[in-house]
Amino acid sequence: MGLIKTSITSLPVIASPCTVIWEKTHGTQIWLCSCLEQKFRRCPGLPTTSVIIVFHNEAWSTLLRTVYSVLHTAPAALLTEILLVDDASTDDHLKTRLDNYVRQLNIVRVLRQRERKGLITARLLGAQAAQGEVLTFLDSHCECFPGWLEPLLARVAELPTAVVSPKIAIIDQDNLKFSKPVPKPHYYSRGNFDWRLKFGWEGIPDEEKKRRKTETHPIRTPTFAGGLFSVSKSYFEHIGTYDDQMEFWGGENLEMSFRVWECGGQMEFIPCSVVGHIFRKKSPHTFPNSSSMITRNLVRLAEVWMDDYKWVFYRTNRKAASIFKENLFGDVTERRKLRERLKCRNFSWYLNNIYPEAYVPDIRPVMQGQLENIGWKCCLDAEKTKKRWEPVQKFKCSNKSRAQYFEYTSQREVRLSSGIELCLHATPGRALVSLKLCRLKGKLTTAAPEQVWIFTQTNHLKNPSSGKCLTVSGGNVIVTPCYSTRLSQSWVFI
Ligand code: UD2
Ligand code: MN
Repeated sequence: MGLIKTSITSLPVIASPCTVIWEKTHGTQIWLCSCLEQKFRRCPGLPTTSVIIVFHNEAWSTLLRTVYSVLHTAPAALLTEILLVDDASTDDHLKTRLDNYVRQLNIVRVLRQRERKGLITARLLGAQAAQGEVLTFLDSHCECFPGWLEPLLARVAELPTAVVSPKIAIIDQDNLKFSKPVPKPHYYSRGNFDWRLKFGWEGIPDEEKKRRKTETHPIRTPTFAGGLFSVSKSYFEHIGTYDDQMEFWGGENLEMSFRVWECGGQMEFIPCSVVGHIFRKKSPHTFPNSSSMITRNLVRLAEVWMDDYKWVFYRTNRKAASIFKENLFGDVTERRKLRERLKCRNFSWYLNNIYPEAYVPDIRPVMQGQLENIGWKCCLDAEKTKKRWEPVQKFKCSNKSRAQYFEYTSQREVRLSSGIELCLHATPGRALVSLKLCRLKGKLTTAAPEQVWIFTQTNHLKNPSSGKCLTVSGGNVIVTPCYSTRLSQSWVFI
């Protein structure tokens, strides 16, 4: 696996990885100074890199801003080339005009994917053509901050099995301003996922804070955002590049995160490397088969990397369940062979070791479905208004409504789907029952007493901390003293 053998032990500085224009707020200051003190050796130097930028109908100004910011910040000795990979754009400015323009920039080349197939195969096209030792991927609407590149390359040189991402700063989508990285650099600094297989950000847990000795130390992350990262070209190939049957957009970041961890690599954020990115509230892209495309990608990754935990995902996403059932996710044989060839660990290992903070639902809940009140013939229902979850009301049973899908867990909680992590909650001293964030999260926590419900032999749901039972009364769902014969206190999963 011809990995790069550069070691970074001593002196001459190539560039300072940070500049001092950020505010001297307390936390930021320590982080900034530690970054500035980092040194990278010149001879033998850091590995070279090809920067690969895929785009589909990107605006001229944002695309060129990305290109120029790389040219202005990457030391010439390290930058082999910039490869712009066009995913079959239709905008005129991205055709001959772009070809002619980049010619004068010498090390910038345009490659074109003839058919619109999405960012995954476009990145693969770039990776195949790349001449650098390290591949560095960027979205087409970024601005690299001075000193962003060296810490990424240094880490790949030091640990060739690491897939490393910069800290992502926000470029405002309305005025295109590069905002300062948040003053407290450790908030929202690593990636996670929920059981709908949605990527998200979270703070660094204490365990990881303890493991990292300095501010400049890489941050291990269960998942990454997927757009901006560096990886050794030979390791990228060794670890199975991407799933090239995934289409257009989405899912490839979680696929890569699970795969790299399970197969012996590391996913990390490098705190001294900063790249700005325009986060858009709404995707500007149109996709030929938009409704099921992302879900299909997610089913592919669940089928290959998640073992029996795929059932948890299928429970949260009906479309995924039907894509699975009707076998519409394509052939995953090659990806499963890859997993075998690399002797990868299983998803349970990943959850225990890489993301022990995650809430891990039962692979099969004790009971699930709609929770019907026998006396009133109505179902428990959750309603979201203006970002708040209203106390659960009784409603006509409808198996189409996600708001009526509950799970009774082995920890005796009543959870609203396993994606959002809301639990039926009996607030002390209050009759009305509500839905609150479940307290049980990860291995280190236990269920809150207000969220524990014993399903009794008489079909009552009894909250032991209040000693009361879940009851429908006057259109509301409340807790009242338990009476074994009262039908308004009897519940059944249907
Ligand atoms: C994030 C990632 C993005 C990708 C995506 C999931 C960051 C900052 N961004 O969403 O890189 O991993 O999650 O798939 O981590 N593009 C194409 N063809 C398409 C659609 C997009 O070439 O059909 C290009 C697009 O021009 C852009 C890149 O792919 O350069 C990523 O797309 P995006 O910016 O819409 O994704 P983003 O940032 O919302
Ligand atoms: Mn983007």
